[in-house]
Amino acid sequence: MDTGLRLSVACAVAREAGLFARKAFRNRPRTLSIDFKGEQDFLSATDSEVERLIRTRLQAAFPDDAFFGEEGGGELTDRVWIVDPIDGTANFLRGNPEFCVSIGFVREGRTEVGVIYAPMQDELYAAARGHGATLDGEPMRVSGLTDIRQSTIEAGWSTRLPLPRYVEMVRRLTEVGAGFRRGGSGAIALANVAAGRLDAYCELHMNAWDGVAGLLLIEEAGGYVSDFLGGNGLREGNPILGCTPALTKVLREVMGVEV
Ligand code: LIP
Repeated sequence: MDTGLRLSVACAVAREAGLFARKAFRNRPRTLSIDFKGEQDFLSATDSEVERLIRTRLQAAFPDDAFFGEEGGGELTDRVWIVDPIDGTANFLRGNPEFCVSIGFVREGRTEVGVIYAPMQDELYAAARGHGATLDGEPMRVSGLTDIRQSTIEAGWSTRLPLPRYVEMVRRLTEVGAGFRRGGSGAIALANVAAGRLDAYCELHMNAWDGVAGLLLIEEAGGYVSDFLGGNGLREGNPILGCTPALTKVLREVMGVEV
């Protein structure tokens, strides 16, 4: 299987793209405009340039694979690269260094390769199905925590769903004694679950480009992952849960949706 080649190319491309994004981040406009119009335009331009770099590199290496990016779209075939060039866009916009490049390869509805590179932290998370997950080349494992009252959980949110649904999920999390955070980059949070730095990531809706790489990291690090690509998940996204196994039952009840 050519998974090993895809993994090594994806790692190299993620790092190159991340360093490009880091350079842009360090040279971003510092206008304190109230509406962040200037920063938003700069972010959009950077997002597109990073995605173009990734698309060019992957299509040169694997011309028979399809490519689908958050910015430019693409085609969703049974062998496709799913890419978020900059996850954590709100952070990037405000000068918060918590953002990353997320690259996944999905074959016949299953993620086979997942790579996330956080350039400001210079951390490369990588996994190939059946071959484990690594952080900068060292094996990763989920936390193994068993008591929800000692947990730290990232509850992702975006304006794709009504705010009250998010508030209710957070209320339920606090009701069972969990600590929660929202860092603004779902992909980095998923990677941190795989690294054992967080105990779970949950969100009522996430897009495929944000989640496929990070979920494979968690699965290969021994965690529970929801059937994120079930139904029409690749095209429409889905609710998402990735966690250390002992917290699965309570978190599925907290989320109140099929995960
Ligand atoms: C991010 C997603 C996630 C959400 C984050 C953020 P983006 O996407 O990874 O679904 O919880 O707040 O929206 O827009 O930064 O690439």
